[in-house]
Amino acid sequence: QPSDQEWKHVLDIWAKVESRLPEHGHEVIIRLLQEHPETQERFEKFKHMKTADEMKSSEEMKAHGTKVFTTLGKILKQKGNHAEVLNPLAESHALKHKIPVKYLEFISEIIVKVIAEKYPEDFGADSQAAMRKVLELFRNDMASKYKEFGFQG
Ligand code: HNN
Repeated sequence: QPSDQEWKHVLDIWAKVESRLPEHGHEVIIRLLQEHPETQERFEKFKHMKTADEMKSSEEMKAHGTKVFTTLGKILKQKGNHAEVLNPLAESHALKHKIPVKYLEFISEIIVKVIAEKYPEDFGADSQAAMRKVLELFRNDMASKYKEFGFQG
């Protein structure tokens, strides 16, 4: 389990992310789809998009990035006591969207990379390690819910 110090690192950097949450969420989604094209197939509404430019100018994709980052922020702020937010998310991502745990790993790495690019002064090695650990906890809890729902993930 992450320590108090690790949670503090994560929530301090997240406060900075929130100053431009829609933009950062949008960028993370674009990078996910560009670096892992198979993930694009999971989105009925984005499947048809071909270029990064098309994605960048899409308000719908920005709205989706905002949704994803808002949910993630809610989870982080629970400092591990996140069942109330996570359980319905695990249910929809297992049964409806069918999102493998592997895709959660992909986005975790991209989240760390994008934050490191945007906030190099505030997101040092300790904070990056803390963020990785917290995102791993999130994925583990998603994976155990997936199993309860009978999704192998
Ligand atoms: O649970 C829901 O279906 C509500 C919409 C939602 C939210 C709040 C989704 C979502 C959708 C439905 C989009 C719609 O119709 O508005 C879809 C198709 N997701 C996906 C697909 C893939 C996906 Mn995710 N999500 N999401 C959230 C919130 C948070 C959230 N989603 C995630 C990943 C990695 C992928 C794979 C491509 C994802 C993460 C990591 C998070 C953050 C906790």
